[in-house]
Amino acid sequence: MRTQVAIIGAGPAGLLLSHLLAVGGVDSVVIETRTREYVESRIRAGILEHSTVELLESVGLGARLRREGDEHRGIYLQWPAERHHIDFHELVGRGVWVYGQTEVQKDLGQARDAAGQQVVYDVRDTTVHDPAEPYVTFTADGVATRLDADVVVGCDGSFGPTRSAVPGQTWQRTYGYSWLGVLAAVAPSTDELIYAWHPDGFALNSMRSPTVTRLYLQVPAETDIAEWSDERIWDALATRLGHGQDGWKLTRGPIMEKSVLPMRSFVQAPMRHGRVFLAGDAAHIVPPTGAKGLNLAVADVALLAPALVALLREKDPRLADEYSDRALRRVWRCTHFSWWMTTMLHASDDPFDAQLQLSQLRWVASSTAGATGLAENYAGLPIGF
Ligand code: RFL
Ligand code: PHB
Repeated sequence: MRTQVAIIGAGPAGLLLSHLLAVGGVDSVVIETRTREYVESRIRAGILEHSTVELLESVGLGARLRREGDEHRGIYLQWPAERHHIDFHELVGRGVWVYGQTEVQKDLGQARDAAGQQVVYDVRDTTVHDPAEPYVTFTADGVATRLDADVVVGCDGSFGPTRSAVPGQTWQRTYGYSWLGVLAAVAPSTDELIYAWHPDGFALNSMRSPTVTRLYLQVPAETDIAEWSDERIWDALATRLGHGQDGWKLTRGPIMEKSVLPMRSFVQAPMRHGRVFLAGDAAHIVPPTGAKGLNLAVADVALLAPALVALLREKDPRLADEYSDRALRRVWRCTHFSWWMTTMLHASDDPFDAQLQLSQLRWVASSTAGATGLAENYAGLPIGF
């Protein structure tokens, strides 16, 4: 097989890249280890930044998002006995959208179907060869296949093979805790997300739709999910989110899914080696507290697609040469913001840290300067920042 751009991974980064390349007149083939059903039902991110929504709309992917998504003006920041609304619209003139990654993934899948895009699901043994004249080998339906390409892009997430084909420097941070995430068949108890600091640990009240609530609890790293019955989960959420405080109530309901998610920060640079590029989680991971992972993946491919169009159609390498540095500027901004939100909100066993966190939260919630910094980063900086 031969194509202009071989894309490894059919997550949001890979499918959006193939879509943007097609808009620019460049062909691609996408290969993916999982089945399409698995990829489209994987429960992950829920928050889209303003610039992510604008980009999706600008390439015809915004109709269902506008219809079924929910625009939020801001978030609530809370600690025991206090809840404060941070109004992003008032502070920076833009908000965020609640629209699940599952839905983004389905919209992308349909758009690629309509365009006749080749996406090969359920492949095995993906290997990237020769960064100067790249090709990818894999097995599909038991048949060994070779895909030759002008460029290979690794959109293969945090465990994919492409990262190791791109030599460079890495930075990482592990946190001593994980998130226990649950999806519950119950109407959200809040109009906008609640980020709660609590001495027992952080809690987050998010949502997916008028009938589906998404909730998270800080738990020790390597927690066994079997230790957390549904009742224990709801009790911890009620305590940490302040059930009964000022008349607010957390409504319980059937838990449809629960899992433990590790937290880490990771960056690899450069995001390119020869004609092999990295985008999205393949190059960087952020802890989910700032809701940045999916948005960063989108921002990467928004830079990479025009760079590859210029490289392959006009033989102009300038944008491709700048891609890694430009992408990493935003990556580090989001890495810092995600680390900052994480360390401000998660309980450690150090009482000095707890006082610093509460002081920081009071400042963010009461000072326009403090709140604006959070709002500008959370609602998202323009693509290309
Ligand atoms: P993905 O989505 O992981 O897709 C990579 C794809 O590559 C495939 N793959 C391979 N394909 C072929 N050959 C191989 N050898 C392959 N190895 C792997 C994989 O099967 C997969 O389909 O990466 P991508 O596209 O870079 O997208 C990144 C986002 O998925 C991720 O950053 C977000 O989900 C992170 N995230 C959040 N981001 C936000 O912006 N807002 C949020 O609110 C938010 N919440 C979250 C999150 C991530 C979470 N988890 C579980 C990681 C909440 C959670 C719980
Ligand atoms: C989610 O709804 O899954 C979600 C929302 C905000 C975050 C992380 C995850 O910071």
